[in-house]
Amino acid sequence: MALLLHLSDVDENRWAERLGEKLGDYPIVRRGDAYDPADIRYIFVWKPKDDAFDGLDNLKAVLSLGAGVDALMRHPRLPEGVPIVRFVDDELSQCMSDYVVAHVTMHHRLYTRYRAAQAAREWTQLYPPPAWDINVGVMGLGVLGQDALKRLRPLGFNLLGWSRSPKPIEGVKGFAGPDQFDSFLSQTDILVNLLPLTPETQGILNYETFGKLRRGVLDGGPAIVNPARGGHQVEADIVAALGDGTLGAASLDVFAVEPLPKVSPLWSIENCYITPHIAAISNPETGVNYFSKVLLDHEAGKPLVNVVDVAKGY
Ligand code: NDP
Ligand code: OXD
Repeated sequence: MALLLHLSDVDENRWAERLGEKLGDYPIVRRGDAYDPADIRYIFVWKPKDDAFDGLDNLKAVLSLGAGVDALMRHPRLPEGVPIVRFVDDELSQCMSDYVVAHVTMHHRLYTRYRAAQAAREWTQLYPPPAWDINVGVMGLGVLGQDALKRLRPLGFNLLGWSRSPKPIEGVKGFAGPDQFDSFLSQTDILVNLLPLTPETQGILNYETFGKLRRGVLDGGPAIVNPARGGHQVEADIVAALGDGTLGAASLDVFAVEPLPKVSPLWSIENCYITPHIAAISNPETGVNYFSKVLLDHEAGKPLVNVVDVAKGY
């Protein structure tokens, strides 16, 4: 029995060291080590290569470093019937909410307009409405969507939420399913996307969606904030919507291709705020506590937590 680490594009050494300290006698192996694939009971993955699961015939669980499992769901040789545990963590939620609050308040206070005025040395007084006149609509009412709403609430915004199934949340006007999507959009000034990427949500941030957002409250037009996945957004539509005023501003943390290619027009659009997929990274300090507990609890006969529903894709 052993845990196999298969972490690409992150500091695997750091995770290996910390996991070693926490897991005690439980063996940990890494790609490149000599081991028998039949001995692997758990695999801890981020951006797994195509051969990641080959020969792992005795897996008890796949542990996903990411909260989002869309890439894993598309893996060509993901083993069938093996539960996938995704990362759910207070620090990750807090960091995501920090990002959301920063960008929502920035758009509410018309930062783009004042920055442009400053660059032109213009004294232009615009008066953003009070937060209670601004409708912030959050798509996705899971772990991160609910946390973001909780942090936005004390700031006074009017809150709306949209999810697949109805999710009554105190102080939040709820909408669910495709039938209520347009109604949700028509009441939203700042749209925050915290959906998982699935075939249903792919490309949901498109020109048609932007055209349905409420106009006339935010000077310059409605704004979008996307820290979920690049596959949610149609980047050419964002360029068009920011250019013609359908959108007043966009904050994007994620992109169809990452790193965002230097040739992307998004880089140089004044009302587009780009960050390099840093809204909420999985911290080894808290992550190691979480995943070692998941593994040791499961070895002790307890059920796995935060298991992905493969049929739903999240
Ligand atoms: P959850 O699985 O906890 O929540 C998903 C929510 O989306 C649920 O409310 C679900 O509805 C809703 N949903 C799913 N499909 C649809 C649909 N077709 N229509 C309407 N609503 C839908 O996810 P998390 O909150 O933990 O994470 C959200 C995403 O954030 C991750 O998938 C990941 O892509 C991204 N992320 C980005 C990070 C970054 O650094 N940029 C860091 C971490 C995560 P229901 O409640 O009815 O099931
Ligand atoms: C995640 C991410 O899904 O970092 O956790 O994007």
